[in-house]
Amino acid sequence: MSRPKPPSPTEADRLFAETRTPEDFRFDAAVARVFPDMIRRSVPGYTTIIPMIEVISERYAQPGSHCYDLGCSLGAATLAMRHGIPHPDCTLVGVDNSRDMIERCQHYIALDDHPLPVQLRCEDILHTDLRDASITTLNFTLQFVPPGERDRLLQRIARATRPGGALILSEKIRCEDEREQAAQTLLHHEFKRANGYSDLEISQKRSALEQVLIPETLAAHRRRLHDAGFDQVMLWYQCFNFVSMLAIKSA
Ligand code: GEK
Repeated sequence: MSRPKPPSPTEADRLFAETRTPEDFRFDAAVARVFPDMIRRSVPGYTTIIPMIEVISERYAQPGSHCYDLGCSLGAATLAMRHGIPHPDCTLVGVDNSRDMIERCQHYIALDDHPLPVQLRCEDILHTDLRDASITTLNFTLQFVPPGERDRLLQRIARATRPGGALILSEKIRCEDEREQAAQTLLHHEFKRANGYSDLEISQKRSALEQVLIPETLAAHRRRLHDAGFDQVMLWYQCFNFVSMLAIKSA
């Protein structure tokens, strides 16, 4: 079987390169166009996490179950799941509420030749139907969900998950210790500088995301996952203040 063809950068992200009027970040057509370049250059570890989603999906997908990628954007994690899921009778569903993302995602799914069908839904993940799941991915999506809605969403995912099933949760986190928070933030900015972003781009993007991307501590995520009904929660990846967790529901 061939490897997944993840969305590849066709256009460089220069959205914050010129001085602009401050406004909140939105997943619109301009962002969708540059998204593969933007996420690789902005999220430390993203290019490692995506292929590991394939590995984890292979281990946790169960025959005849549903597999969800919530906040799928252009489908990088969806494609990794598609190639990892070893059961042809699984139903793989990608959900995103940005029409611009879903339209482009459709294109990338069509370019990939794996036979497992993919259903794409342009819907809010807070309202999308979730059932009989074995593996669900929230790859840097929960951080954009209003904090007051996060418990309910995680409870719905846990309830929909079969015994032995799992959730992959990747997030930007906030450190409990203020000095660590400052050090990790500096390292994240160094990462962005090393990837060609200017100080103006870094600071304008930061302001645009301030009210939209709300990070929480690792302890808050662990507590929520346990309270929602996942029995085992492990951190399997961290790069600076970006992490990925695996939450498992006991068999
Ligand atoms: C990847 N997982 O490449 N309902 C549906 N979609 C949402 C919602 C919501 N309530 N809130 C945000 N989104 C992807 C990357 S990006 C992360 C995920 C980032 C969607 C939003 O439209 C966007 O496409 C995605 O979640 C977040 O593996 O840009 O840092």
